[in-house]
Amino acid sequence: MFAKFVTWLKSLFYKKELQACLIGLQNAGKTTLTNALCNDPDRDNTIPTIGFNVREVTKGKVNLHLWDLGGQNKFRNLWERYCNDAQCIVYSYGRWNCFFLFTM
Ligand SMILES: Nc1nc2c(ncn2[C@@H]2O[C@H](COP(=O)(O)OP(=O)(O)O)[C@@H](O)[C@H]2O)c(=O)[nH]1
Ligand SMILES: [Mg+2]
Repeated sequence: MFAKFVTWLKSLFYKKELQACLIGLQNAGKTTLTNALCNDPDRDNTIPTIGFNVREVTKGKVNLHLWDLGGQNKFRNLWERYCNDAQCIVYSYGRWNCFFLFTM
């Protein structure tokens, strides 16, 4: 009970860090979604992602670290490594579709 109270008290003052990985094939819209989540929809997304891009944005009390991972074949073996440390995995399939998987 006391531990829950302390957790609640802490949550009033501290931000929560959330690591989210965006994965999916090339041109699936990962970078576009990342830019949109960072309130930066007009940012140039014509350059293919080499390796990964990491962006940080604060949403309320959550500090969101977005790992926009490259979709090319040569980068896909990196997905597992990054996803292991993430609490949220966003799988983008096709430009209009994605689903969120939380591993908290
Ligand atoms: N029409 C349309 N185009 C999109 C959408 N999302 C992304 N695109 C376009 O699809 C291309 C690839 O998107 P990008 O975000 O770079 O894909 P990524 O390779 O998964 O990072 C870009 O030219 C985007 O402008 C969408 O919802 N609608
Ligand atoms: Mg990209």
